[in-house]
Amino acid sequence: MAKPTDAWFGQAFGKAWKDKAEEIGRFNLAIFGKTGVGKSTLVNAIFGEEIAATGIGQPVTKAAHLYLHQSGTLGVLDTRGLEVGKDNAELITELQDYLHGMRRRALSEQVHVAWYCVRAGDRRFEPSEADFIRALHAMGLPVVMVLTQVPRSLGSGGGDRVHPDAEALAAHISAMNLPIQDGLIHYTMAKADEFTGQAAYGLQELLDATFQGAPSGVAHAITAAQQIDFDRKQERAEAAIKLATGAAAAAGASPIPFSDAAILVPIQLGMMASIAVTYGISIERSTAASIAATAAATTAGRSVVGNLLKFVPGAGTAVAGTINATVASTFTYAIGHAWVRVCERLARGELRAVGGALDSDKIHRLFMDEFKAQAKRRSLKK
Ligand SMILES: Nc1nc2c(ncn2[C@@H]2O[C@H](COP(=O)(O)OP(=O)(O)O)[C@@H](O)[C@H]2O)c(=O)[nH]1
Ligand SMILES: [Mg+2]
Repeated sequence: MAKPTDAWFGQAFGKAWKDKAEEIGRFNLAIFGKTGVGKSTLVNAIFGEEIAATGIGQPVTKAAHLYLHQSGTLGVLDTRGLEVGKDNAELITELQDYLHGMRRRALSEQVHVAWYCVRAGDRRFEPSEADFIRALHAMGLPVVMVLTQVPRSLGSGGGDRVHPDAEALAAHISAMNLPIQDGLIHYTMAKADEFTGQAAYGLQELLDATFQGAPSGVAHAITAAQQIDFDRKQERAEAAIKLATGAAAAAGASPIPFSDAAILVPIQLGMMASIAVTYGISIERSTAASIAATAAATTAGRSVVGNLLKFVPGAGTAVAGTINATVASTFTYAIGHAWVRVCERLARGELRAVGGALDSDKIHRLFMDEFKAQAKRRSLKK
């Protein structure tokens, strides 16, 4: 049976995770283009494989040609059984119905951006596809235009160059002056092809355009959902750490009796949960990892704090006394940065033992090493 302390920490973390996930909300991407152009491959390349693993999603309209796949901070709206260009009228009516129904709902329920994908190798873009893009724009959807599977010459000296046929296709589309995001057509290769030696490219640019098209209220959700831009994740994590560090300093403004140090725990749990959601770590994995990192499974809630606090310079002497603002904020800052290290490596699929389960010992060591280093570094700066 789990120790009561174990259950307490896990439940508190889980609740904080749910609260943060709800606060961060969901980014909903609609994705259009002919069958087989590489839409799913592109979504997987940027947002990870999890969304594909969720199957075909839920039909969201009565006519059932629109499907929404939901996975945490990401929703992907996809079409089934209707072909863009051929079935424009039906598709547009169905979309209008759906968007209309969502209009009064929360931001997280809206569709925020559409990608329109054309495969470079098809060498054509039909007038009916242009009509469809204009209709999307008329419905208020920002449209990001993507050329998929664009081959590049493997730049000998002169740098990489996209296939001239793809450039010709892009020029042809450009000349139509379509209402597309920034007037740009994005060249992409979602997946490397070993046979032809093609590398993946263009994903960061497509992600940047997606951020630009989306309302600022879903930027955090996009940051959490995507799995290629770790700088953006880190920036959000730093903001969460700054907020928590400030709150901890405020709590310590009138020094906290050492025995009450656990009053910092909700601040720190909230920070850790926010960082976990930002890195796209599921509630199950991040709860398990947070218990492993802080060794909360083997010690009582209060001694978690005590165990860590003894590594904060200046706090060692306070055992019989109080925690001041500096110690409280240094403590929180170090937890935040140590946890970022853990989350980043989890997001990259590391820290697993043989068989795929989390490597608790490795997580604990990584967390503690970083925690001690950060606590020392920050107190030297003061
Ligand atoms: N090598 C490579 N294969 C791709 C790429 N994009 C799509 N494919 C392949 O093309 C096929 C169709 O892709 P898919 O994403 O299912 O197309 P969708 O019908 O538009 O969702 C699959 O076999 C993919 O593996 C790419 O960028 N590189
Ligand atoms: Mg697909």
